[in-house]
Formats: sequence, structure tokens, C-alpha cells
Amino acid sequence: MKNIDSFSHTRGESVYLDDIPLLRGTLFAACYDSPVAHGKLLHLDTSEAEKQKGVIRVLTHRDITGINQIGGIIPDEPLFADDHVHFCGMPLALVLAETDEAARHAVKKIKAEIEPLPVITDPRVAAAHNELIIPPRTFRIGDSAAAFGQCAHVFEGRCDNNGQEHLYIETQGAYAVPQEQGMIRVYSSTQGPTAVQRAISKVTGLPMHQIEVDVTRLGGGFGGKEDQANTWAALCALGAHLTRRPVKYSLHRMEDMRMTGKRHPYSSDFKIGLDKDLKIIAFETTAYQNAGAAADLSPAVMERTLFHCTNTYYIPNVTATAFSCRTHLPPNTAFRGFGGPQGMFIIESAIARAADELGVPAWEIQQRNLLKTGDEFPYGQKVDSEAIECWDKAFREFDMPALQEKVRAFNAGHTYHKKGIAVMPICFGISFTNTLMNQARSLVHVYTDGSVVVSTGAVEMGQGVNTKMLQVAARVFSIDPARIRVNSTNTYRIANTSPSAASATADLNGKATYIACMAILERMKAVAAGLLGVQPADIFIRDEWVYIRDTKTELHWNQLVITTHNQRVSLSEHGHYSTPDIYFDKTKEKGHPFAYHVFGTSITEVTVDCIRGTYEIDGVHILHDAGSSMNPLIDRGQIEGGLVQGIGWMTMEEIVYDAQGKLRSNALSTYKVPDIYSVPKVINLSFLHTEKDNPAIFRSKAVGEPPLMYGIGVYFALRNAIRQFNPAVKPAFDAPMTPEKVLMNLYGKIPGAAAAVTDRLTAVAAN
Ligand code: LUZ
Ligand code: MOS
Repeated sequence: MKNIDSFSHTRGESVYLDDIPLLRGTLFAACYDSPVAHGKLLHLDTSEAEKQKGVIRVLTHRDITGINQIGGIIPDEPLFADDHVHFCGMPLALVLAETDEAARHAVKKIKAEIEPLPVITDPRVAAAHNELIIPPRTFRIGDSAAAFGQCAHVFEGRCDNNGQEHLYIETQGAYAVPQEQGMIRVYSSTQGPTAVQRAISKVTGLPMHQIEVDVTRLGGGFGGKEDQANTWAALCALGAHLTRRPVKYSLHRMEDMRMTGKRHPYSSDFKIGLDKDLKIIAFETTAYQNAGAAADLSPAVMERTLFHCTNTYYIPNVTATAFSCRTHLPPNTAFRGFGGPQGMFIIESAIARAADELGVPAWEIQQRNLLKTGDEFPYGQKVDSEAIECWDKAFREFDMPALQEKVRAFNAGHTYHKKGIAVMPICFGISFTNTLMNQARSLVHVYTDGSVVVSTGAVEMGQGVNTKMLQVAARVFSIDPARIRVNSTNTYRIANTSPSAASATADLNGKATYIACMAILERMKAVAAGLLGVQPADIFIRDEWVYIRDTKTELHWNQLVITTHNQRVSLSEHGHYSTPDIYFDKTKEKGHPFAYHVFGTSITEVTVDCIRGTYEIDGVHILHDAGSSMNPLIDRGQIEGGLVQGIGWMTMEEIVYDAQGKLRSNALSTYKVPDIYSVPKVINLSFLHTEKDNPAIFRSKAVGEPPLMYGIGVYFALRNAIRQFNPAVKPAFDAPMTPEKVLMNLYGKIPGAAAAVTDRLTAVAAN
């Protein structure tokens, strides 16, 4: 089944925040944000701004009617700065004006006097100053210190990964509309309608039932709107609450890039020990997470880094410690993978370091350590593994020996172009690591004309979750999908939602929808059984007709619906689902936090131009564990999109803050994301189809985040190509691997390299 939004997207009819018609009297908001990363706010002068034409009011922290606090996990994040500023981009004031232009013009008239304080941007420096968001945490299995003594080989190293800008096509924004009796309806581009409702409640002081949050769809989220949509919605709602006029704010791209947090950069140390057969016996890591100026979701992201720092390998002795470090950058936040990719980059770097030193391909080490069913993770859960199945099938289907031979032959025949190959097996835990968040609800109504409407807590952000919800209802009722509509996500229909995140949205809301539809179906079957004089257990609905076991009757879905209603039996149900059998004990750092794991293996081939440092990705061949996919077309889109987003993070997206905490890569002219020319020339995708009864919907498996981590394979394929050209160099583990870094690594250890490049370039120029 196609994504149900395909038609309206193609015709430009899909409604995003900016497509909502504005009511007369709507005010436009614009934010004045701190130009300084750290300092004492001595004076804020909004008087000139207030005098500008069209300006109705300028809000600061003094205007907050509730509390000046939007921290979700830890209350450490004021909405408006009061006495101190903690990052460039921190909101100081909000202009409300009759037009967008007037609001943004007036912002320029605001003046802040800020006494600068020392700025920290490096997480290791923050840790040295004990600037931590939460105390460090350590996951442990076995005894790594003792185990190193028994290893034939021990290697140490360091790895660094940069952040990543979410770059959802639709920027952050909200539209708050006052309703009667002090209520406010808020349209928000958020992955978490309840989080928005809660933040507005705190800031305005209104009870949550006065606040309705409605989300039709987002133009992308990627984690950037799991927590950080709250700010803009709270600002608009506060404006609407105070002026009793509708308030709209949709951020310009540069405002969004400057004021919002990103994927967390990490800097980590590692130590890996192997026996003579390349079995990894011991692993230690200390990871420094750059959290930015406030907690946001950083503690949860840090936790997922620990969960995934052994990726898909069984290691009997592990000590993994993580620090969440407070710096003067915008608070970093959720981003597809949620700390998992950063954890996996550490172990993959450690394996690559071992491979460098031992002179074996990394994939020999990877293969020898894959998880087997029953193996225990450092956090205590025993795995139900598909790692070896995915790996073996990938090697078979994509003919790894032939790929290796192709690369070897190419490299033997070329001097200035080199190919590299790398394998990236993945393992990603499915469930919010915070157990209580693993719940969802769905409200299903069958109308008397036989049409159906489904409302859930799932937010459609391009990932196709609404199509999957519709498929669930169509499958349970066995009716034409055209009879079913999926409604907008609304806090009056579905309360206390978890954000659409953690790859778990279709799992959780799909199960809730299944439960609701099944309850209605059971009641309808009882009605049919009464009409037909048989037992309810003998009634089936197939393709809209009622059957008594295998015999088709004259009773159609439409008639059964009417009869059910006429008998005063409910055609509505509110279904609730919570993932069974998951728990985690933070005092012991042990438990069974994940419903299941998603596996996969990718094989990547790249070609590096060893004169220029540029590269092409020849192919990425993916064997992905999708369970029994509900929608292979949508899942393929998620896998291809995730891969390319991961490639962007690992190879080209380079966030640059200067020493004063100012974002230099603050526009698309200075921040490079993958485009059609940088995607792999070939993406082969094959599914590992399984029928296991994992707790996802209809034996499918979550697909949102795991494929991003295939992008890590491109980093290591590039690294391998570089070493084909210059075996003396051991490139630092420092992502992204931009063309500049490739070039510097290519000539890293060759005396006279710079002169050779200059000579070569001169020759090229002369031609
Ligand atoms: N969000 C969250 C997530 O709050 N908890 C999680 O465990 C998570 N995992 C992935 C992505 N978002
Ligand atoms: Mo997410 S990183 O699943 O919002």
C-alpha cells in the first residue's frame, strides 16, 4: 500500500503549520536571542522595539504567568533568560507585532548589556571543571581490568564525532489561538504534543485541560522536535494568553539553526583487548557527551550511548562510563539514533584500531564477535539475535568475496584512485529506555455509514506512521482502506502521549489501534451471531462480508454496523497498550529495557580520488532485519533515508562553533548536507524476513532509526581506501570524514606530500 499522503504531497495539498489559514488579528512573533554564549545579563532594553510601527508588545521573563522553566527531565532550562545567558541563541525577548516583517524589524532594536563570562565548548574541558548535567554512569559486565591481563592484544585510542543539524525541511514553529473561557488551541510542529501541552501549562500556569495541542503532520522531525518544539509553542501560547490574540511564529532557517540544539558530539577514549583468535575479551570506554547548556534529553541520550557501545558484539568484560558535560552551546537533543550511533562509533573505532595494528581486515574481527541468541549485554538483557543471519545472508546475497576481489583488482591497477570496503553490522534496541514511556492509546470510531476514523498519539512526520495505523484498522476489520481516515494527533482525543520517537511509534500506537479495533469487532461479531443464530466464535468478516466459518452470508459490513448501532452497542473504543516485560533498574544498571532488537548488515564500497580527497560511494548493500514488514515500500524509504542521513553525519555535515560558542556553520552555504549527487550510486536492499512473535505490530519490526547506523560503514570504507593509498597513515577517528580530512590523511605521513600535491595541482592547472 502506498503512503496515504502521497497524493496530497505531490499536489501540494498537504497541510503543514505554515499552510493553516490565519485568523484575522493574528500577531506574529519573533525572538531576540542572546548574541553571547555565557554572561551576566546586566540590562535588557526593549523600549525602542516597543515604539516600532506595528509592535503590540514585547515579552521577557517578567511577563511569564506561570514558571520560567521548560526543562523536561531536569528543571534547568528557563524559557527566557533572566539573570544569566548560557548559550548563543538563548531567548531573551519575544516581539509580538501585526506583521512578520514588523516583528523581525523590531527585534533588531532590542539591546542587551551582557557581562561576558568564560565560555566552554569542549566536553572534556567541561568535565575537568566538573560541569556535569548528571553524575556519570557506568555499565559493567565481567571484570575488564582483570581480563586485559589475559588478552594477547590490547589497544587504546580516542574517537570523536561531531553533531548534526536536523535540517527538517519544515522549521520549528507554532500557532496559538485563544479559545473561549481562557482556553488555548495550539498548532505545533512537534513530535510530542503532550510535551508541548505540559510546557505551555508550566509557562502560562493554565491547567493542561485548558490547552489543546493539535498536529496534522510535520515536515520532518528526526528527534529535533521531540523536546525542542516546546520552546516555540510555549512562546506563542504565552503571547496568546497575555494578548488574547492568535500568535504565530515559524522560524527562519538561520534562526532555527542558531537557536536549536543538535545531535550530541562526543569525545571518547577506548581500550580493547583481543585473544589470539580475534575474540574481543575486554572493552573499556569513557565517553564525554557535549550536552550543551541544559539537560534537555541529554541524560536519556547518554544512557542509549551506554546501551549501544558494544553494538552487535558479545564482549564478556566491559566497563563503559559516560559523562554528560555542560557546555555553553544550545542544548543538544534527540536525533535519530539518540546516542546509539555515537556509542557504536566508539566500538567500531576500537575494532578498526585493532585491525590496523594486527594487519587484518576489520570485518574478520567483527564477524568473530557477533551476538548469538542468549548472549548477555552489559546491561543484563539476553539477546534474541539475528546478527549472524543478517551477516551471512549479506555476504551471500551481495557476494562479498567478489566485491573484495573487485576492490583488490581496482587498487592494483590504479595509483590515484583507491577503493575501500567496509562492513557495518548493527543492533538497535527497541523501546524507550525510560520504561514508563512505552505506552500508547488509540481512539477508534465506526460511523453508521460504515466509515472509520482512527486517532492515536502517533505524529506523522513523513515516516508513514499514519499509513501503518490505517493498515492496522483495515486488517482487523477486513474492510477497504478507503473507508478509513486517520485523524490529526490531538491532546483532547488522546491524552498523555509519549513523543513519536525511539522508532517505537508504529509499534506502540499500532498495538493500541489493534486493541481498540478488536474490541469493536468482538462486539459486532456478537451482534452478527445474534442475528444469524450462531456462536460469535463462528463469525468472521472477510473483505467486508460476514462469514459463518467459511460460508459467506448476505450480511455486509454496512448493515452490520447499522444493526450494531440500532441495538445500542458501542461502535467506539479507546485502546491502551503498554509494552510487556520490560524494566530497568538504574541502581544496578541491569534489566530488560528493550522489547526486542533490530539487526542488519551493510557492505559499503567507496572510491577516493587521491589527488583531490573527494570520494564517491559506489554502493551500499544492506541486509536488513524487518521482521514481517507491514509496508515494505515505506520501510524501504526509511532505510534509504536513514542511510543517507547517516552518511551525511559521518562524511560531510560539519558543525562549527567558534571558541566563543558562536555557530559558524549557520546556513546551508556553510553546512553541507547530502544531496542527490552524494547518495550512493547503488543501494541494494534485501530484507531478512522473520516470523517471530516479537512485541511489535503484526510481527513487523521497528525501522525508523536503525538504518541510520549503516552510514557509519561509509566512514570506515573511506578510511580503508585512504590506507590503500598510504598504508603508513592511521587516520584519527574523527568524524565526519570530509574531503578536507581525507586529503590530509592521504598525505599524512609522506614526507614532501604537500609539495607533491602542489606540483600535481600546478600540472593540472597548466593543462
Ligand atoms: N527518546 C526518548 C528516544 O525519550 N527515549 C528513548 O529511549 C529514545 N530512543 C530513541 C529515540 N528517541
Ligand atoms: Mo527520536 S531521536 O526517535 O525523536
